[in-house]
Amino acid sequence: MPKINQTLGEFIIEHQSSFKYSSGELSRLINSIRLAAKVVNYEVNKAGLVDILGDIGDTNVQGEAQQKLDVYAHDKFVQTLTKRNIVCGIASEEEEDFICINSIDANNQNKYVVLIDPLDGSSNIDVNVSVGTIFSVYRRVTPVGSPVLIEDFLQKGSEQVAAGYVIYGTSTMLVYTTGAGVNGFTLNPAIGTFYLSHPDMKFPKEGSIYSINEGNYVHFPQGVKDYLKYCQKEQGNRPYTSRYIGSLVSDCHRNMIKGGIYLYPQTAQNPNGKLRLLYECNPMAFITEQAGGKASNGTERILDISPTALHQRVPFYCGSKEMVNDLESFMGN
Ligand code: P6P
Repeated sequence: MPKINQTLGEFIIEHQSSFKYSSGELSRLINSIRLAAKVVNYEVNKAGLVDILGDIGDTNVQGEAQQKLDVYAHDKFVQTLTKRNIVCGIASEEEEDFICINSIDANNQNKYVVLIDPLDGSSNIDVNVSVGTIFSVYRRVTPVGSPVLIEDFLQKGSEQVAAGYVIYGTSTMLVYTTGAGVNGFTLNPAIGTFYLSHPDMKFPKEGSIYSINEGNYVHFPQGVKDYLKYCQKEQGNRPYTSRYIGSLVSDCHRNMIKGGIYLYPQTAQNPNGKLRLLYECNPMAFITEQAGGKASNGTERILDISPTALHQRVPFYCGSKEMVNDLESFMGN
């Protein structure tokens, strides 16, 4: 039985044996994510007070203006994972290529690679709206001790050994899974400790919230347009409520607690969808399925997609199982 107010550290130790590869390495990895999250949280929470806002006049591989906090968050997670000698490779939204850790330390025998969106929703930073960090963890597939290769990162989402997010909102939470359910921990900033506040998180089967940027409506596939009209029809528990924060972590976190569906279809500007498969969709899909929800690209399970590129984008529909099933039926499945 989960112990409310158990600390994240105690929880990791208690559940380490339940993790099939429990060598302690993954526990150390989650602990390093915890540390980096606290450091980033401190900066995010004071962003309005120091000159850390605004662009640094640079763009990331997505061609998006890099906010200073994006770069800061990337640096902190990479430094923490590297310094604590826990992983053999890192891929980040903020870097075109993956980072090979064991080229720094030839004796690196670490088995895990991490893929990360250091600060998702960063366009919200300047307007004081919640943002998040998303991470995905795999065991490497190439020989331990050799330099990591792209195939260590281009694995199906179903191969993830852990995934999670940090949401920097009205409170800061770390939510993650290692394949045995989803648990949420809330940071007590006064003492810098995460406490188990949301044990065994589950999507309500049905929901009544849909989250989509309807500004792109004219470019949506017909099935999505038809589904939106279904959501807005006066019948049964409809019309649903439309809620869109513009921050994937925030919209998905709310939908997991209240029930709902998040949709990011292909649009004219993003013909393959906007969200990145490896470090946004796969981790959020792993968490969603572990919480009893569903995640697809409209026709295929997200976790079954074979990746072809580090920054590959896919259409993304994620949330309460019945709502995603309804969406897929409108898409002709
Ligand atoms: P739009 C943030 O840039 C992000 O990747 C997600 O966090 C968010 O849901 C989406 O893009 C917002 O995109 O086109 O609606 O502004």
